[in-house]
Amino acid sequence: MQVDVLTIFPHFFTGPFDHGVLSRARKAGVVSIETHDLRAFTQDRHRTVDDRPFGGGEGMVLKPEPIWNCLESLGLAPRPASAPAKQQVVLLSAQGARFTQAVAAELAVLDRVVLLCGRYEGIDERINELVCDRELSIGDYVLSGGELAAAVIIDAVVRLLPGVLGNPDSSRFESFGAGDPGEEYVPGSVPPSTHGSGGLLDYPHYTRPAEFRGVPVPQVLQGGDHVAIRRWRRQRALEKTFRNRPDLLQRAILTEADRKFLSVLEVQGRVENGGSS
Ligand code: 6GU
Repeated sequence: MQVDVLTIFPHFFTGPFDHGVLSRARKAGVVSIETHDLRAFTQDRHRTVDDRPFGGGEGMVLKPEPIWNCLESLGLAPRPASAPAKQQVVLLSAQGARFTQAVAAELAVLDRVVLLCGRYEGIDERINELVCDRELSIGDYVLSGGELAAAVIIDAVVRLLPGVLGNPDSSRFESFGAGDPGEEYVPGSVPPSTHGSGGLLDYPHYTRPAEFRGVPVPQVLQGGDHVAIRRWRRQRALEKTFRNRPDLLQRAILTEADRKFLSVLEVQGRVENGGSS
């Protein structure tokens, strides 16, 4: 996969791409990440990338010309008549559609992803209209620019590329992973897979030492009862999701045993709140 990042802060990315999984993927040639300095595509003496907004108001807007010139140098402007390669130009802004694991999976099958980092109050909307395929936001908060969002998206996409993670299961079974589609619902049974998160948050993990600062690793994980371990992990995943992201429970694949466990948590919650509501 080829990733191009258009930014007025190219040095921002010396760091995020040089560690761990991303660094290894680059060295292995699975992904090539190139940053492009928008200032290099200005024409004036002062290398101006921004200007005041038509209609007045706060802040500055990224000018269309440097962005267009940069995209033109990459063969992406004007928009290719018949897009031959599997590629997308993505505008990063707080006004974008929400970036999720599902969107990461969509981007991971492309040959080329071009990320356009907005700054100031935004970019001239005509760039969005003329060349961008989609507009993405990484969450409901305001960042000073798209650079951090680009780093987040690249990390989430690259780790899905074939050969990047040693064990393909380690991405499939994490929080927000696809879970195990073959997992069959058997009424009243313990879920057969250790991990199959099916839209739940991941369960908590422990490693040595068996006791740390007086806090022991849960006894069940130190034994060899794999059915008990599966059940414990499933219940902790349900508990974490219930406490931190109850919205995810609406779409999660739940067994009868899961629902029963959740109703116990609900009752406990009501008791803890002093029996009200
Ligand atoms: Cl992609 N850009 C900006 N400026 N703010 C954001 C964002 C992006 N995603 C969430 N907040």
